[in-house]
Parts: sequence; structure tokens; C-alpha cells
Amino acid sequence: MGIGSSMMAGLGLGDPVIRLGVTGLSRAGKTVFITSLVANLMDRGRMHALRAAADGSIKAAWLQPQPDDTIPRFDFERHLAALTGPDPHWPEGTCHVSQLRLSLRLDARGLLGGLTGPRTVHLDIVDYPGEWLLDLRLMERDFSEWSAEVLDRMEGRPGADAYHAAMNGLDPDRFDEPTAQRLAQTYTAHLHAAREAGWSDCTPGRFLIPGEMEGSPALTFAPLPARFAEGRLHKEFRRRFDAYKARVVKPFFRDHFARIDRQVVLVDVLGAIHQGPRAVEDMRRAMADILTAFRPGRAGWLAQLLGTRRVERILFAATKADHLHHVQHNRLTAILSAMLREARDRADFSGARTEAMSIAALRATTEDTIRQDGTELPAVRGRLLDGRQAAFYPGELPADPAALLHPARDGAPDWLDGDYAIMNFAPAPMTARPGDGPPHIRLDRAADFLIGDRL
Ligand SMILES: Nc1nc2c(ncn2[C@@H]2O[C@H](COP(=O)(O)OP(=O)(O)OP(=O)(O)O)[C@@H](O)[C@H]2O)c(=O)[nH]1
Ligand SMILES: [Mg+2]
Repeated sequence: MGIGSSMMAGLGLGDPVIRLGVTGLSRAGKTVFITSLVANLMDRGRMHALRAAADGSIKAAWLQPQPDDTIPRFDFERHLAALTGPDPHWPEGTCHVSQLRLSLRLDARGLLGGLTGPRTVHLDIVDYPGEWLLDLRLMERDFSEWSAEVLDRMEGRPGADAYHAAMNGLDPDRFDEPTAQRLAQTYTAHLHAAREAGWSDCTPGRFLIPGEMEGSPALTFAPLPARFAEGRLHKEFRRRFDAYKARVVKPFFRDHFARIDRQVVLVDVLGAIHQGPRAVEDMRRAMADILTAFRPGRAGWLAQLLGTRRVERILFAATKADHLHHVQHNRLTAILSAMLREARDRADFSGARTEAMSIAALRATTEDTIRQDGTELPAVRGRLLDGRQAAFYPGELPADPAALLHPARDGAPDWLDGDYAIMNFAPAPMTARPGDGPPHIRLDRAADFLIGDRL
């Protein structure tokens, strides 16, 4: 092999590439997942259930410059330093798409293996917000339909009153930029407040995470009620709404989504359960909407854009399972599966393989038992954000997911059997042996499902 071809191998030209999409609604755990996955693929001591790691097929794993020059690089080193440094803390929220390339050197395999020598496979990991998939719904609506739907959804959510107040006394036939900005800002403030309060459906997705588009006209519109119909304000907002679809939503699906081979959808089920029945129902609906992106009968323009391309495997993962003692993990997975069932039943995702599991990308707790009124409760123990240690029992998840999903669907304001608590643990200081990555729960299984067959 001459220098030229080995350099080509180094750059990855011609080597197989797996493009893994990592998505989930805001705060679902995407950044922590990617950071821990990459760290655990580089140091594979805790990856027994990833067969290629356990049997020694993976010889080496290293980071490479990514091939896409215009997508920001996932800041792996900084996030890992946050999670595993001397004062471990969670990484900050993400405000754009990012990507990272991890290359794996693998043992030769199969009959021809002996002839061809070791192989290299590149894993391109793409971090993008689930809210951007929710924007699919905008594509199927015109501005009036979308407005009606959103104003209806807004009722009773934080910031709704302020938005209605901002529309008060406006002349439908008058358009000026300061008014447009004020409406867009008040509407965006509502989205942030709703998100903070545990609502899942907070679209348009780019309003929450504007990146470099902040302040541009395509992001400066807001829903308008029927009384504005066909006035100047309505006309201009409708134009911007259409621009948002054409210049923001479509390019995302074309440039990022269309190229994904494997997908993990992270879901903070425990967080929603903690917020209550309405948050669970809202999450269920949002997930159903998100999943339409992966369905064969999806919108015509998307089917056209994707052609015969498809996501081959989709993993649905309930994150932060380290908040529960392992005796409850099966129940958490059952709730996630039930939450997605309707959407999963409606289509088989064009033949993609799907699986659901409960994981913790970064395990922040150890298991413990708490004595309460003479009974022993399966609990977890960890370090709180203020540094204190605490043992914690979140409550018992029901064996039958319907016990949660039915009241949620029926619009119950509270859970009948009391609350499901949640505690914010900080990442635990690391005591890893050399060769071990950060502690996790079932991240190795997740990796095996997502990419194991290609290694
Ligand atoms: N205990 C525990 N908490 C987790 C885990 N993963 C994420 N978290 C918590 O969830 C928060 C959000 O995690 P991120 O990975 O930043 O979530 P994200 O989806 O990237 O969030 P955005 O970038 O804001 O959309 C963290 O700050 C932690 O508090 C986990 O494995 N265990
Ligand atoms: Mg993030």
C-alpha cells in the first residue's frame, strides 16, 4: 500500500460509515448519551453486552475530524471533562445540531477476513433536537390551521395569558416590525415557560433553539386567531410561516435527517411522570408526531426527499433510569413501550427494526434500601447538586402501564396514588479502573442494538 492509499484510509474515503442520529426532546439526555457512548467505545471495560467489544473484535477507537465541514463538531472533550472532571457536573444545554466522527478499527472477519486484514468503520454521530422532528406537523398545515391548533394547545399553559394580552388591541390591518417582534418574543417566552413546566410539544422547534437564525424574519412570527384573518399582519406572518417551512424545516430534513442510518430516540419518561398526567399525555402525543418522520406513509414531500433511503434501526430509550432501583426498570420500559405503542402499531417503520429499553447513559447513583414504616423500599443513593448525599425512593411504578396512561389520556389533573418524585443527582466522582469508561446502565446493550451488526 502506498502512502496515498493509507492516507485515504485515514481520511475514511471508501470505509463504511454508519450515521447514527441521536434525538429527543429538550433535556432528554442527548448530550450525556453521546458523551458517554463515545467515552465507553474508546474505553470498553464496561461494554460487555456490546459483542464486538466483549469478544475483542474492536481493536481501537479514535476520534477523527468529521467529514462535514459546515456542521459544528460535538464538543466531546468539554462535555466529558464536565462529567468526569474533579468537580463533576452536567453539561449545559445544546443550541444547534452537532456531529462527531468516531472511527473503529475492527478485526478482519468472515472468510475473506484473512485476506483483507483489519477493517475500519466510521461512526458519525449526529445530535439534533426532537423539536425539529415535531416541526413536521407544520409542513402539513397552513398558517391559519396551525394558528388555531397552537392557540388551542396553549390554553392553561404558562405564558398563554401574556401572549393573549400582547395581541390585545392590535389592528389586524397594520403591520410593523416592532409589533411582530413583540408577538414572536412573547410567544417564544411562552414556549420556554411551557418547556420548563414539563410540556413536550413546544413548536416551532427553532424558536426554542434558534442558533444563528435568531431574530431573522423566518423566526419572527406567531400564531394569530381568526379575527386577524387576511389582514396585513396575518398576511406577513403567513409569508414568514411559509418561509420557516421552506428555509428551516425542509433543509433540516434534507441535510441531516435524510442521511441517517440508525436512530436513537431518547425519552425522559420519568420526568414526565413526575410532572403529572397531562405532561405524560402531551409527551405521548409529541412522540407519536415525532415518529411520523420514520413512517412509510409520511408526508409526500418527505417521502420524495428520502426516496428509498430508510432508517434501518430505531431504539427508543427511557433515559435517566439510574433514578430507579433496577427492580423497577422493566416497568419503566413497559411504560415507554405502551406510550409508543399506538404510533408503532400504525406502521412498521418501513421495515426498520425497533426496540425499547431503559438506560442511564451516566449512572449517578448506587442502589440502596430505605426502611419506612417497617418495610424495606428499593431505593437509590447519590450526590445531590449541593454536594450532600441522599437516598431516595421515587415511588413504585405500576406493573400495568395503563394505570398511568389511561388517566393521562382522560385528562386527570393528578395521579390517583400520589406523586412520583424525582431528585436531581449530580454525576458521581469517577473511580474507574484504567480501560473503563464512565458508569452507565445498559448503554452497552443500546450500542449493540444500534451498531453491533455492523461491527
Ligand atoms: N441521573 C441521570 N441524569 C441524567 C442522565 N442523562 C441526563 N441526565 C440529566 O438530564 C439533563 C439533560 O441532559 P442532556 O444530555 O444535557 O440533555 P439534552 O437532551 O442534550 O438537552 P438539550 O441539549 O438542552 O436539549 C442533565 O443535565 C442531567 O440532569 C443520566 O444518565 N442519569
Ligand atoms: Mg444537548
